[in-house]
Amino acid sequence: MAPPDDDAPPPDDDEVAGGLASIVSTGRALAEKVGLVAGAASLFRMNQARGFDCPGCAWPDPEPRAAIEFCENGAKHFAHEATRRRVGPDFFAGRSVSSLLAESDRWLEEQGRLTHPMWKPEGADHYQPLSWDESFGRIAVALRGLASPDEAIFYTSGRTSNEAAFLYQLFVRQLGTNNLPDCSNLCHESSGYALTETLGGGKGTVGLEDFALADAIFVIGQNPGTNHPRMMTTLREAKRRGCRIVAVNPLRERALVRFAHPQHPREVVGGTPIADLFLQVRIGGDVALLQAIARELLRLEEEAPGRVLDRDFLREHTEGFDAWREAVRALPEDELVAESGVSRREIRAAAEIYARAERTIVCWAMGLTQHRHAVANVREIVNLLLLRGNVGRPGAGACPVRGHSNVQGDRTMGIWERPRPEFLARLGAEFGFTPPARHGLDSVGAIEAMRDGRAHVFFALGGNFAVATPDPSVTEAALGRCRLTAHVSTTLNRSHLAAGREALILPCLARSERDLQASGPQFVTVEDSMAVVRRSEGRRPPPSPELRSEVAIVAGVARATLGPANAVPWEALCADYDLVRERIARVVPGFESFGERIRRGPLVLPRGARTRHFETATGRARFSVNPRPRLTLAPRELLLTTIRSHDQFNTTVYSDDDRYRGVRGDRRVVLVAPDDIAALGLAEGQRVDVTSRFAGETRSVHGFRVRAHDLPRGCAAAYYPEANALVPISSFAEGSRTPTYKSVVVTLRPAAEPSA
Ligand SMILES: Nc1nc2c(c(=O)[nH]1)N[C@H]1C(S)=C(S)[C@@H](COP(=O)(O)OP(=O)(O)OC[C@H]3O[C@@H](n4cnc5c(=O)[nH]c(N)nc54)[C@H](O)[C@@H]3O)O[C@H]1N2
Ligand SMILES: Nc1nc2c(c(=O)[nH]1)N[C@H]1C(S)=C(S)[C@@H](COP(=O)(O)OP(=O)(O)OC[C@H]3O[C@@H](n4cnc5c(=O)[nH]c(N)nc54)[C@H](O)[C@@H]3O)O[C@H]1N2
Ligand SMILES: [Mo]
Repeated sequence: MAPPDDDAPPPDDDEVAGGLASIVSTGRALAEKVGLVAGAASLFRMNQARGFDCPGCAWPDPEPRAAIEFCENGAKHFAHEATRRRVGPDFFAGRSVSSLLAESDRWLEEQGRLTHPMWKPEGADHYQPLSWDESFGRIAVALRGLASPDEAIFYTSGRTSNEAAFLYQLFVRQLGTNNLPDCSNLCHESSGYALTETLGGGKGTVGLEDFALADAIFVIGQNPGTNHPRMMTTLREAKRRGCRIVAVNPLRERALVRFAHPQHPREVVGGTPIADLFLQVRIGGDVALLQAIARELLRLEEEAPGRVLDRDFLREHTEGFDAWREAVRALPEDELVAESGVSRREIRAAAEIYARAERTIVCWAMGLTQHRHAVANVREIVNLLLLRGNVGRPGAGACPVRGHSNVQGDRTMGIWERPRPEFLARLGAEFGFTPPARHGLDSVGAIEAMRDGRAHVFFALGGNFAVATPDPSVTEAALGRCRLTAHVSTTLNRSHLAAGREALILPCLARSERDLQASGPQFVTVEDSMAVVRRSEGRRPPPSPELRSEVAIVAGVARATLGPANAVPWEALCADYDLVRERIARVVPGFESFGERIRRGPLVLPRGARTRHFETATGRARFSVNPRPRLTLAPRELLLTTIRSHDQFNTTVYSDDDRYRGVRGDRRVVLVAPDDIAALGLAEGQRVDVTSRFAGETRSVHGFRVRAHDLPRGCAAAYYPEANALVPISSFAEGSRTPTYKSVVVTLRPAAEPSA
């Protein structure tokens, strides 16, 4: 596609992201799942002051709020939880676990909402209903039977509310372990790790208001048109007032090229061009690219001293600049250019945009965080921001765009396998106990521990661990070795079937549903990507009277396990979430007078870096020197990245189409550059077996269809989770231990047998 140009005639609707197709798609999602009228009424309460928070991504809501603040994909996530279909005792009576295992992930999710606690006794092949008290009792027996609390694992996915997360980590630490892996381990851990080292805090440094002031915005390794659609409104507004936008992505994601706002009728056809510059980096080439841009910036500074560097900021607030500059100067430019896959001209253009901008924001997501050198990717962004003082002032800063709607809040509440001692001290003081200090297992560590027989109980507060993690053959076997697995869930998924010897499914309320406790209707709170905490209150009647809230389920398990002698008033906390908020207010900094303040409006959490208070050992922000990753591919090998389609939420797939990438009716595809297809002697549409290589091991998926796509040479892409069988369990990022979902070395071979 040609570079966007304001004067060019409007492209076909098919080439523009958003627009009419998006309106049609929203309507269809609602019509199919909930019936248009009932569903639409609730949809208008999404992201409103007295409504519920969108269960999709963590992009913030504007204040004051727009009359309608949801996107096509938010509507789909809502429709999925508002479905009229039900999975109850009858469903399980007619289907064994082994027979359900033969169904696809999509089929499982489409069966609808879980309605009753279900139990699979040891030796049985069927789930059967069990009362809540007996369910809690089974978990208590399993946990009390362990030789050590470190033999239990407590996973969290990022939809869990602050209140549920706070009680959950309290329970787990009262039990005596920090085994609290979460989806963040699989997601933005690399960002948190790098930002903590360099800026002294794991969160981003911008607020939504900064986007209205930025002169340049870089969007690196992120596909907001699909995964953070409301961010497109922000980018579109920025663009319209003259902000320059640079996209860095091996795929020319359509919304980053041109976007039509579906809620602005006059723009529905044609749209606004988004990226001024599109750097089509090679997969894994970001460190080289960012270093090459840094070299260019140093050169611009030499030509005109004072043009690029913010010397006052460097002197007062940073350390390591001189060593960093020497290291960057010594880098071999030709190699950087070759490794990045981006031309010298475009690298210069990116440096020019950065140097001219008074204020720059850099946004990024999974394209950077799921590589072996993921932490280095983020550190290089920080280097770039620091040299021009683009941290801690309006309109500028670092913006890791979070995934799950409350993944950031769950961390703030203490869901972390490596808690800070200060946090543990405050938690212990508030509840009168000594929390365990020893670090717990992260997601990869948890799989290894179960696989090796070092952990025997797996409890999940949301998510789909068996499918979201690398190499399902290892993870499913690891879960299968457990004495007990228990999942708090809204819909059926494969993790319920990758069951331990004994297994439980505990069905819970979803975001949009009324949560009635002993003291009356409750609301919960969530934190977005920019550290703003908001209330979320569902109004819809729950799909079954049996459902409990996540708070109630956590409190129930805690009470049963810790016994009557335990001093925490679990029942009272569950009866009135304000009492939970009182505890949070005393334990978590920034939440003082939480209950009162959240009733008046959103709460903005303090972040030191925003005011240039860097909470590093020296109080200064740090430049870092990062070795260049060396990824050598043998002849005929490609580097494969795994991506989300426009029609899924993580492991929940809504359809087999990926509208913006032109893929229809098939997710078992591998996207390859046309020249590579020819060079490999393959043909478009041909079925291939894809084999990955890592540390002497190989893994394969079969019968994927080859599809030509605009990608750099040597690169390939396939969908998550279909391609997870190719991702090795022991290949993860240095430092953060996030699986390398975005760089898998593969070869393609014509399929052994034709596969339909
Ligand atoms: N509709 C919808 N919304 C979602 C989700 C969803 O599944 N569906 N998931 C939520 C979650 S948990 C998350 S974490 C976010 C994920 O949001 P994203 O991070 O946007 O999701 P991914 O599809 O993983 O895509 C990453 C992007 O990185 C690019 N990329 C791949 N490899 C590289 C690389 O080496 N370098 C660079 N520069 N780019 C690369 C891909 O082409 C793709 O455009 O979205 C959240 N929101
Ligand atoms: N190959 C590859 N793998 C990846 C990624 C990738 O880019 N590539 N991305 C990784 C990332 S960024 C992430 S965040 C993980 C996601 O990993 P997870 O968070 O573990 O997975 P999800 O698919 O989001 O979880 C879906 C399930 O959550 C349950 N659920 C939905 N809503 C609720 C709720 O309100 N409460 C409760 N208790 N349960 C609910 C439903 O039962 C549903 O089946 O996957 C990771 N895996
Ligand atoms: Mo994520």
